[in-house]
Amino acid sequence: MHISKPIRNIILIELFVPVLLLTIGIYHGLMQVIYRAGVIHQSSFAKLDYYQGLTLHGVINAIVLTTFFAVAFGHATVAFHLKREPNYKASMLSLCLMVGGTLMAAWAMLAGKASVLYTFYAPLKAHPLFYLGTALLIVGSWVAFFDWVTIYLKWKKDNREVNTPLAVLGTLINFTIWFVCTLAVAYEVLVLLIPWSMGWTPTVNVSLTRTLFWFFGHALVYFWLLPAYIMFYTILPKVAGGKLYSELAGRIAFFVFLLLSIPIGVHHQFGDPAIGRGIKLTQGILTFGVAIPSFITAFTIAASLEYAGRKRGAKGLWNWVWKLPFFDKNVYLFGYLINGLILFIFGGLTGLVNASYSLNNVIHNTAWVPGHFHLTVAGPVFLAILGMSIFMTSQLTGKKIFLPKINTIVPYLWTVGVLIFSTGLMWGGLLGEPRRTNLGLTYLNPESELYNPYWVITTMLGLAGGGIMFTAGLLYFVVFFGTFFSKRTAEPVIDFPVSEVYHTEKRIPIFDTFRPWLIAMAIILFMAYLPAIMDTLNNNRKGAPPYLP
Ligand code: HAS
Ligand code: CU
Repeated sequence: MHISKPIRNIILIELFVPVLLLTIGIYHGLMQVIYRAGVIHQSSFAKLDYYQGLTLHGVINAIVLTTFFAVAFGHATVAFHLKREPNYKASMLSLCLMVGGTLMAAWAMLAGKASVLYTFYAPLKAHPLFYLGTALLIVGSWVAFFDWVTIYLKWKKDNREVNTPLAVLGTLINFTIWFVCTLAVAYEVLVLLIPWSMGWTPTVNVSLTRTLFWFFGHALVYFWLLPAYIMFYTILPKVAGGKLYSELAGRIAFFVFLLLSIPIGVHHQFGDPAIGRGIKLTQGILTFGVAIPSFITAFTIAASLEYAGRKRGAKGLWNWVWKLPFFDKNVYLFGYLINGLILFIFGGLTGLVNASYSLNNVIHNTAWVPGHFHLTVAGPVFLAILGMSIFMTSQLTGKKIFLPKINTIVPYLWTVGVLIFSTGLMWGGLLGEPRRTNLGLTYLNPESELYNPYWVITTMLGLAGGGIMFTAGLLYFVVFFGTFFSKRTAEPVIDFPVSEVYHTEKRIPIFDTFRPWLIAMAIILFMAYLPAIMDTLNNNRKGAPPYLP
């Protein structure tokens, strides 16, 4: 489909800016493994300290890149599937807010005034511009979403009896989750953290800021995941050479995410003394509920891939796996998406360990947790973003992929790296290795009680895996920027591969409407969060003054 030049440019900027910043993000990923393994002890080459680098790593990779990408992909998805372009003024406003906000936050972090990590709750305190910048980034993404809602409502008026395309349904659900969960973080930042950071209020209710943060912070991980899920359902079966086994399964999965993505944030706070155990258990159980749409996805996509393999001539029970186009450079998206799925098998399983109220005691705040989340956000999420950013850039600029063979191996190299890296972290975590700690410093003094010889091997594994990930990242940059700056050879378009469905299913209106789901979502949220918020208000005796690392 042809897409007008101004909108095309907006989408391209929304891909280019975060990928450019990602160079800093990935560099600090490498520095993390180097510090933790004790190869370098104090400051990195750019003279940024451990927590400053870790903050840049988390905020750029997990908040800036993902939000920009979700908006860029959302623009393209809505335009392509509904055949209506986003409104220019709204998209431009959204872009300016996001870029402006990102620059503010980036300044604060680079100046060393916001080393608060990507989970920016109190008592760690940042410069007010960091909070304001994050808020603007979020508001910018809302503007794009509001525009899609108006486009969708108009489209729906003309197409009452037609199912909303699955990709658009997924996008709208994802941004609804995002809108609701970011309300909490907006309140936290604007009402609690900025006045405290300006020195207008002497203390802040730490439990409340943590609870509001995780109201947002857990749903955030599904905001990262759902664009990848949209690709798994609507694109992967096509590029594999097959069909989507059940479209209805996808709809059900997305609606269950709408209900359960937010009311489970307390599973990050099982150890918080202010919150009662009843609500911890309730939200722990709901967390197992949110795994169901992922299990639905696992089986539906596996069935779709099996169909693809058999269509390619596979016989027997497992032979279909080997018939899939793993190294076909014409369908390189397959490599990016399948590797993400493989990593997510382990990411999902470790998530279920985390969610178990009692097992969580063993792994909380250990290296196990970053082990888990690099198998999720640095797995299916990051690989989908890498693959799709190259795909969209090549289409929207009308340019050929630069070094297509390298592009095909990037996801495999990345996956090998993540598997080694996460194994090291999770193994270390089970041996008590803490997360977010400059462990290398303890290696300077083996006599100290902080030194633990068991963590030498696990941090070395982290270093090996992290080095491979860094190399894959560099190769991705070569392909991305090489494609971006090469010569135009074709008309710019946006044409996603679209999976046909295997079963022709009857349209079920309840799975193509929002109102009842939104009402149910509100009720569950209210029931799950009212007790948690009340606890933080009732058990806050003193409040905390700011703390700087
Ligand atoms: Fe998590 C901590 C529980 C999913 C990200 N998680 C984190 C943190 C991050 C994160 C960033 O309950 C750290 C936050 C911090 O800094 O403190 N997580 C879960 C559970 C799930 C889960 C139950 N997490 C994710 C996803 C993330 C993510 C997705 C990012 C995108 N997580 C937790 C808990 C904690 C936590 C606790 C707190 C720990 C603590 O104490 O601090 C579930 O949603 C997972 C369900 C997934 C599955 C897997 C389905 C498998 C699929 C693949 C199929 C493969 C195929 C391929 C078809 C059940 C879909 C076939 C292959 C062929 C070759 C044919
Ligand atoms: Cu979570």
